Amino acid sequence: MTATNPGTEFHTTACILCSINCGIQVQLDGRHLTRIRGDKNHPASKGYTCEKPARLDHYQNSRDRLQSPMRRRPDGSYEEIDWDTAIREVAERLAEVRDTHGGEKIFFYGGGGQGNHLGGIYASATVKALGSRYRSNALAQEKTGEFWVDGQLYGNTSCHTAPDFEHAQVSVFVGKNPWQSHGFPRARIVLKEIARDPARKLIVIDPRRTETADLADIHLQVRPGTDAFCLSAILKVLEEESLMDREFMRAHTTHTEGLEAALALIDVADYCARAGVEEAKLREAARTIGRAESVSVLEDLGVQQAPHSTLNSYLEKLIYLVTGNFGKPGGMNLHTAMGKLIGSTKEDHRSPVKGHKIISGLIPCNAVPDEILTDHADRFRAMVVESANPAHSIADSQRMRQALEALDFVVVVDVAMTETARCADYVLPAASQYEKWECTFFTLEFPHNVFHVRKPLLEPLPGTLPEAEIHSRLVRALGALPEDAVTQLRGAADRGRTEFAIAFAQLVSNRPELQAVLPVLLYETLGKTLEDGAQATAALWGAAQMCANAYPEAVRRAGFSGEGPALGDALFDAMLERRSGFVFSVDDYAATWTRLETEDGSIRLTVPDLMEEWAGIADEQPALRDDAFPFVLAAGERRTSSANTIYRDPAWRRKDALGALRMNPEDAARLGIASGGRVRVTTKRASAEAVVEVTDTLQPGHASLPNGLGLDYPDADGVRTVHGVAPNELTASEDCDWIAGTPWHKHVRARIEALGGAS
Ligand SMILES: Nc1nc2c(c(=O)[nH]1)N[C@H]1C(S)=C(S)[C@@H](COP(=O)(O)OP(=O)(O)OC[C@H]3O[C@@H](n4cnc5c(=O)[nH]c(N)nc54)[C@H](O)[C@@H]3O)O[C@H]1N2
Ligand SMILES: Nc1nc2c(c(=O)[nH]1)N[C@H]1C(S)=C(S)[C@@H](COP(=O)(O)OP(=O)(O)OC[C@H]3O[C@@H](n4cnc5c(=O)[nH]c(N)nc54)[C@H](O)[C@@H]3O)O[C@H]1N2
Ligand code: SF4
Ligand SMILES: [Mo]
Repeated sequence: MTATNPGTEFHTTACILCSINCGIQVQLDGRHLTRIRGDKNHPASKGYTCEKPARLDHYQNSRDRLQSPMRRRPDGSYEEIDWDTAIREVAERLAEVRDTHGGEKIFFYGGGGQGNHLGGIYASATVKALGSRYRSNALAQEKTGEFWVDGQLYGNTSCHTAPDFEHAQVSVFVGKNPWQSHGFPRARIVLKEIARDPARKLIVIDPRRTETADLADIHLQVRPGTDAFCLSAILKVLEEESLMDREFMRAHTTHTEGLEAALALIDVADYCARAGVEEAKLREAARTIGRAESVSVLEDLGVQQAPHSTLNSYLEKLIYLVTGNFGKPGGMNLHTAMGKLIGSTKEDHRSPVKGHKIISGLIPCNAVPDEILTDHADRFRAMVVESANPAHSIADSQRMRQALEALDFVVVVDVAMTETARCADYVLPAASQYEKWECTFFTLEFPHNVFHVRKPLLEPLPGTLPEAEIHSRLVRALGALPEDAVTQLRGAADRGRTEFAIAFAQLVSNRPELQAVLPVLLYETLGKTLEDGAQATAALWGAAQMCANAYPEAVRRAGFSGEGPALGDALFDAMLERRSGFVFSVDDYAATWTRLETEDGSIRLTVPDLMEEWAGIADEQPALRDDAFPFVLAAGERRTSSANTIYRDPAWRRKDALGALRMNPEDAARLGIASGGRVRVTTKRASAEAVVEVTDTLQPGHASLPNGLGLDYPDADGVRTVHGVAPNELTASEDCDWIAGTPWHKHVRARIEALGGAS
């Protein structure tokens, strides 16, 4: 598997730094990723990349890479142990928690990052075999509010909409800076095309004059945290100026009375003033939306991690719904999916201790410490963390570390010795994403949806294992894999895929208890028959079957044929063969209407639980200045120099090495500070020191720190230094949305004091 012609041959894989997973081609020199270019054959990215993947060798060959399972000693230091010991002891410790307190006290966090979701399928076998019921991941600190609103409007939290910026006449970004953060394929090319075309319009709602805002026709530069006023005012203008699509509303929506009542309370001039936007400009934005042939809208962290976040998601969706931009070209559509990234919920589920709402199967990230740091009998007792760094990424790092320390048992599966790993009893080293078969389930596109299974470029680093193997061993050590079932299915797999499908279906229906460990069962049976060492892709056979079963027409339109399991097999074959990824479903726009899950197939425009909050903003005066904490700090901005915590080595950053605190020139002048100077940032939770970058892209009173900084990393002599500010040292668990529990990371009250050193 190692390069045969070091330096010349290009190997096909994908970038793992954001959800777009652009196809890339990589040259190797030994175990180094030396040259990286976009893969023109990738059906979504088509050769596009941004600047970040050029440095992927910093991920692959980081000094923090783990090379052996680690066990914590009583004094807090770690010792290397062999895999057999690690698997045996981790299984024993987890079984002990299950036997003493019940399997549901074992909490699972993570299961995949920006580039790797295959391991998470296998992890679910381990935790389900233990009887674990609760889980979470980063989606529960960004997207769950939006999912919940989707559930209210469309009937299921898994009814997820895709924007269609390639065809939209008007593109709207709310709290989203796609120039830096992407969020849809070939973002910069698409943005530039829109900006160049006089017939198409770009509207940005963002307190900062972002790179995307610079390209916009209309930039509504709201005050931080005032989107609810801005979005409400847009809706009111649409109503006042008869720009709503009443015909669409009559044909496709119900429950409009609550909406009409809420709109009656809105005074456009007043709400514009509170949001800090010019009324004329906002009216122009509303008219541009209302008169357009088609409108696509994308909201992201600027509203999802700010006050009124769930309400904002609702208002954002109302804007495209009342203008009829749903289920049509250039509008918003319900897409297909490979795998189950977004869990479906129709009922009200609650967390065991504090009763926080569980949305799409996920406990709010901000609630995780609450569910541990208590005497409550139902508290979590153990945690399995995989491919996530919650001690760094969840609000209130101090409390999150305390919570990890309070647990009876923590095991972390990661490629690196992370902040979270350093709170664990055992750390299991995973092979990197270029050392194993991988894929993601970020299949969020419409009308063409793409899936990409990546083949490893390198053998696993000695001492590491792919997650599939780790979980197969754990499930076996837990005694949860019946060997008779393995023998029976392996025999069927040897006789061919059709025989396997029949035997598998029979076995699972006869023995429902096998449901928990299906991925590992596939890995140990079908997986053994796959060529090229593709054993870990076995679980994807299940995903392929489910996808073919759920969307047979869309899959056929993508060029696949066969009936029943044969259609799924055709998809699975494509996964194994199409090195650059492939289109697995093609929709026509009308398909959206067949995917609504409300009882009557129409959209419910009133969300009862949000109407009081919406009406209540009329009495809210957004106060920008607070004497003790006069700044609003956006803690976690996406920049050219940020990539979550995937890159640990600070040397990957060409610019902005320390992740500067950005602030407006007026504020800087008042503090007597210039770019390069140092400041102390203080929130109600903690203080941190940062280097300043003075920029007029931020408005006075607004400051921002980048996402993913504040990691410590060893130098060549092994001395660890922290680079930049870890944003969640400054945030607090309680600052979150009342419905979804999503954090207000973009809206942290802060005080900033100069420490000198201005250059
Ligand atoms: N370069 C880079 N790209 C990434 C990532 C990365 O770490 N680095 N991470 C990936 C991940 S995990 C995600 S979730 C996405 C996130 O992608 P984005 O949501 O686009 O990222 P952010 O920069 O966090 O926030 C977006 C915008 O919100 C604005 N904002 C702040 N406060 C407010 C407010 O009150 N109202 C409004 N309307 N806007 C506000 C900020 O000015 C910022 O421009 O990015 C992905 N892409
Ligand atoms: N203050 C603040 N906090 C935030 C945000 C913010 O804007 N502000 N953004 C939030 C958002 S949107 C997100 S998505 C989260 C992201 O935070 P997390 O979900 O915690 O994920 P990442 O930082 O992406 O870290 C991924 C982890 O996976 C590990 N890893 C990489 N490859 C592999 C592999 O192949 N196998 C295994 N097992 N592990 C691997 C990496 O070493 C790393 O530890 O942060 C959230 N936290
Ligand atoms: S857009 Fe995302 S996936 Fe594509 S190259 Fe940039 S960071 Fe990687
Ligand atoms: Mo994210």
